[in-house]
Amino acid sequence: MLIKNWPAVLSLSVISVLPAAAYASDPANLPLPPRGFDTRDASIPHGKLDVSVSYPTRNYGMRKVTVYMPPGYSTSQKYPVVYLHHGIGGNEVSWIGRGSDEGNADNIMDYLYSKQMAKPMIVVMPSGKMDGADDFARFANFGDVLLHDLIPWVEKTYSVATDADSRAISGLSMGGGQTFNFGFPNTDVFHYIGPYSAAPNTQQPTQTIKDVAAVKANVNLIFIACGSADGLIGNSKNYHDFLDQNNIDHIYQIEPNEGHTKTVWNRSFYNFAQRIFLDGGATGSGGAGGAGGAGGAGGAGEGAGNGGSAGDGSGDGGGVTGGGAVTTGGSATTGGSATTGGSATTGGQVPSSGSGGTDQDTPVTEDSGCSFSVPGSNPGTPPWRFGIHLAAIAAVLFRARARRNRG
Ligand code: FER
Repeated sequence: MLIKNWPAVLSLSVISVLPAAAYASDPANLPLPPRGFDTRDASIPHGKLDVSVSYPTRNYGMRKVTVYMPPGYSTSQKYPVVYLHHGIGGNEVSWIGRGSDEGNADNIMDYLYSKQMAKPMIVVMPSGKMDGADDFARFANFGDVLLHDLIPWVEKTYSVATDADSRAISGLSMGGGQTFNFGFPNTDVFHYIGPYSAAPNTQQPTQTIKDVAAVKANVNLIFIACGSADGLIGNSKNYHDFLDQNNIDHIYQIEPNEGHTKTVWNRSFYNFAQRIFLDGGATGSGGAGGAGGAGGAGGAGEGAGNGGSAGDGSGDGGGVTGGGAVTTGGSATTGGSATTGGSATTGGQVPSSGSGGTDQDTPVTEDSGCSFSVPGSNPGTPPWRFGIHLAAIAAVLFRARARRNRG
């Protein structure tokens, strides 16, 4: 796992443990999401859906798209946007569990917000398969529509931020291929790239990544996921290898024993959505993150320097825009966050309970060391990060005093 933003990471840790092999990017081995993360929960707030609305295109008439707005969506805020693409048999409702039912992005976002684990964002789920005879061409032709019809329409129609730090591209299977194919050649448009179970429409990395330096400079997070038993895994692995060879930071998440399934896609969206828009961008008020929770047993034994878990900023006033679980995941990569009195032992992901470690009802596999990439090439430090620095320092001082008192 690469760490792009060393100064920020080092400043988060009191005692830093540098990774032994900075560029070895092993599979991230993220823990399983908590139970119920993708099902509709009547007891939590729900986002608003515009289902199958139409937008105009220059060459294809009116096209369909579904748009999810977060609970409390307000035009007084500008939201970042993730463009989320379906698979070969899908359309604009597949990601909301209808039609070919390929995922439950709406439920997952509701869940993440209920745990203060994601930035408020808009999820745009287009029908991304154009007319024509050949499936490859049908999916490829959507690229031009996305860039020149859909994005401008979204930015006119919804209250959204229009900088690349506020745009993510993601998708499953054929939509995973689209994510590679449209994302990498357009790193001035999308600063977060998340393909899942990418299909054979995926172009070679040498075709999509002509400028390694631009990818490194522009892209805050690359999140590649696939089931280990998916016959299409070669498309993902190919990029993983290329990115490693070129020292490009990314998360490579393999879902053990999973094939080409909705399970993978829901988990992947859960993992991706909580890691995007954490850096820079006009994403509205930063909000005061809660005090960083206890750090985990950071990076133990992971040669690549994978971090342990992080306590999340669940202290008071965290709010949805505050230090979400994943933002502080960055501190976990230092391994040094254990010095802040971490109680986590599993290195799992931390929901907003702030106790560090894994959620009680989270089924976590034995070796679920949580590996985070620290997103962000932007120099600015979001205000909530200072709260985390202060909390880490306070914890160390407190412990030193406790030791003195004991001794
Ligand atoms: C193929 C295998 C899988 C292929 C497409 C897919 C066009 C796409 C699967 C999906 O989107 O779920 O050979 O060729």
